[in-house]
Amino acid sequence: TTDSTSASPLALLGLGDMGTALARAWLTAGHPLTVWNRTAAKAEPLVAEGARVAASAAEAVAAADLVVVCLLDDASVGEALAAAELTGKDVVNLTTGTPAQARERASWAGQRGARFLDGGIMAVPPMIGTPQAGGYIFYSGDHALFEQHRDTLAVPAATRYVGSDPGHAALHDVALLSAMTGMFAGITHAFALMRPEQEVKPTAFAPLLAEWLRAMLGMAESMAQQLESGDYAEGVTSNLAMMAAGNATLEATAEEQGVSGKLLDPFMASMRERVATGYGDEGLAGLVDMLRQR
Ligand code: FVH
Repeated sequence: TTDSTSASPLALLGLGDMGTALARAWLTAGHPLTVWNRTAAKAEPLVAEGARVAASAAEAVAAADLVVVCLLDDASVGEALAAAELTGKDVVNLTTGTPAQARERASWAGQRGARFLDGGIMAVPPMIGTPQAGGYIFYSGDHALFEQHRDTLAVPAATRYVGSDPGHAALHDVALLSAMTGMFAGITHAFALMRPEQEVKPTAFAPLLAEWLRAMLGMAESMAQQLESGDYAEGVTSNLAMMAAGNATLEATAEEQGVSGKLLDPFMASMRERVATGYGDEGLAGLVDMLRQR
């Protein structure tokens, strides 16, 4: 069965910034919602919006078959659910964690008689319940659970199911966040170079920066093709030897501008290392192999 014909009830544990945004999205869509938060005061504003407040996590879990958990970290999930009766429940964990934590949590839930789905939220709280904002949630784990509740799960943000391995949602989440972190390092370095006292305003520079980064994004797909074919020189127009040589100019400019290279140095050193071992004619794909330590 699916829950597509009615706004089915659910319980939500965790009313931090994200949990509160999730709660509001389900309440707005008319879902009967029982909430619990360790600090009870955070639930008060939601009562006026139609939420029922449980006095304990166990009481919230008892109130609905579908239980969504959005807490700080995996340890808090274990702590909150320790005394709850999970037999027959569908637990959806939207707490950020590692793939291994998600797999362990899935097996822990299974041993307690629950089905389990892990989620990785690719959105910030203001994007929740706002489809046009483009946020979504990766899900992995019990496929039947996902199918049964997919309409309810799609209320706060679009859903992307990425497989039965419960660790895969977290893996996708963390891979995207890692890429974002590297991009932010580059953006930070670029703004540091463009010193405002040299009459380049950050607001004048930002559109150029965003346009350039967008233009470079296609390399992710050519890199993926090289990784799949195993030919890391396939279609390469800017090879590693050329990039590594060009890095000297990037470093010299940072020095001239009085900017530390500490955000970019490790990446540039990796490129040099790969060139030094004879792979200068390849693109960046070879660095992927170099990074993998086992
Ligand atoms: N906010 C964001 O932008 C990001 C977007 C992507 C996904 N993350 C993850 O979502 C999880 C929750 O994030 P949050 O924004 O709601 O986080 P906080 O506002 O810090 O609220 C934390 C809640 O966790 C409760 N909590 C903490 N420790 C425990 C514990 N030991 N037992 C029970 N509950 C606990 C905390 O309760 P309280 O402090 O209010 O009593 C909050 O409800 C998170 O995994 C993000 O990485 C958000």
